Amino acid sequence: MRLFVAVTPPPEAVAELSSATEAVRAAHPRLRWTRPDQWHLTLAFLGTVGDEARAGLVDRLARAAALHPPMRLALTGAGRFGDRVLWTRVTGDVAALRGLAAAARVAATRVGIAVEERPYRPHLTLARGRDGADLRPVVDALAGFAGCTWTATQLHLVRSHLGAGPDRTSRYETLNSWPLTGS
Ligand code: 2AM
Repeated sequence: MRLFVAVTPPPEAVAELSSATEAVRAAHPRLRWTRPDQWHLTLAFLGTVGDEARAGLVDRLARAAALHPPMRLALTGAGRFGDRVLWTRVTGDVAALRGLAAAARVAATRVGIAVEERPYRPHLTLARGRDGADLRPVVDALAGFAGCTWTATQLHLVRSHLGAGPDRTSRYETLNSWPLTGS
C-alpha cells in the first residue's frame, strides 16, 4: 500500500486556515484544492510498501515517536513549488520537525524502503496547479496569513488511496498514531 508519515494540525488550526483561504479558493476554482479534513504535514513519503516492511516500519516509527518531543508549530504565509504546488509555510519548532522527519526516513530506510533523497521542506499543501497555472497571485493573496501556534503531539502513518476522494483527489487513511513522548 501507498504510505507516508505525517503530523497533523489540530481542528482549531485547520478551521483558521480554512477560513483564511476560503475567498482565495473561491477565486481560483481551476486549482485542485486539498480538503481541510485531509490537511497534514508530510514528513516522509514512502511510496508503495509491502506488508512485511510495514510491520517493521510500525515498530521503528513507534520507537521514533517515543524519542521525539511534542513541538510547537504554526502555519504562516504561502509559497509554491513552481506551478505545481501551492503551500503554507510551517514555522515554529522546525528544527524538531526536521529531526522527526529525518527519524522517519531512517526508520523507512532500515526496513528496506527506498525513500526519496529530496531535501525535506516543511509545508502543508493547499492546492495543486493544473497545466500552466500561475500560482503567484495566490501566493500573494495568502502572504499575510499568520496562523495560531499549536502543538503537534502525535506521529501518524497514513495510507493514501489514490483518486478515491471527491473529484478524483486522494483519500488519506490514518493507520497508526503514536504520541510524541520524548524530551
Ligand atoms: P505534499 O506533502 O506536498 O502534499 C501523499 O501523497 C502525501 O505525500 C502528499 O501530501 C504529498 O505531497 C506527499 N508526497 C511527497 N512526495 C511525494 C511523491 N513523490 N508522490 C506523491 N506524494 C508525495
